[in-house]
Amino acid sequence: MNPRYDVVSIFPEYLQPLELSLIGKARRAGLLELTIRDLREFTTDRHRTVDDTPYGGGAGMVMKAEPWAQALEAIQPSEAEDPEARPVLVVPSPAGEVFTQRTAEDFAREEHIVFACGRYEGIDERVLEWAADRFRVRPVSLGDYVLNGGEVAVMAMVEATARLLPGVIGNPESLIEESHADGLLEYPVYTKPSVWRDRPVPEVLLSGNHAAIARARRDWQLERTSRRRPDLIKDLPEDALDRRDRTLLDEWAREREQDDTV
Ligand code: JF5
Repeated sequence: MNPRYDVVSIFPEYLQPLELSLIGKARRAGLLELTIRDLREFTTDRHRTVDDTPYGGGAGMVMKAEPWAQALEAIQPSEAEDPEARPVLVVPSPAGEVFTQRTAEDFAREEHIVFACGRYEGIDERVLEWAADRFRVRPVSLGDYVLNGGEVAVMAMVEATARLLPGVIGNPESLIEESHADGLLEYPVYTKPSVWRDRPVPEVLLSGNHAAIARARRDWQLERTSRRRPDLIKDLPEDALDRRDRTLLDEWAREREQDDTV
């Protein structure tokens, strides 16, 4: 069955970009269902109040529990005995587990995901506790920085997830190439003209020597990763690096040590 994604926000218009381009096209093709809901529709007071002051004091406002419970009950009326039968409730938060390609791959296997966009200082914590009988609750962070609300994080997570669904990407070759998840950053890419503003494309790419091209690209991946993301090199499994990989990394490490020694 095609997956369902529900997004709840007090700014449903912020989510409109999801209707465009790739995701919108996938939606129109019936590859996924996406429903964007306004949290204020689940309020019952005249002012459609969604926030209140924090117990214990402190800056800012907190999202009230009851509108969230009403919205989540409308989306998922029943509790489920089997936790695996429960939909996922994703709550974007700087205090969540970090979203990675692995998370996107996990999400792409889910039948139903509900995204709860918080604003202000966040949602009353009791909502997440209460929701655990209906949902597999996952506070998720895009990274170590603060946004004004969960909407932008949800757009990133829905796009990263939906593009992995069968039929969404026109050329699935590109997905296979990416999923060659060797744990390294991608190599740099070039297209015509072969010389642009006095800058030639690396010669090896014009050689037609496929083995040499593959090795050069591997070297560039390693160089880029060791400079920009040394944390990824540390996390590589023992067998991820061949002899030449190790030699290159040692060489660059020595060169950089030299540069640091004034
Ligand atoms: C948010 C309270 C949610 O700021 C974020 C975020 C940062 N990384 N990933 C998500 O979410 C919005 C802000 C404050 C709850």
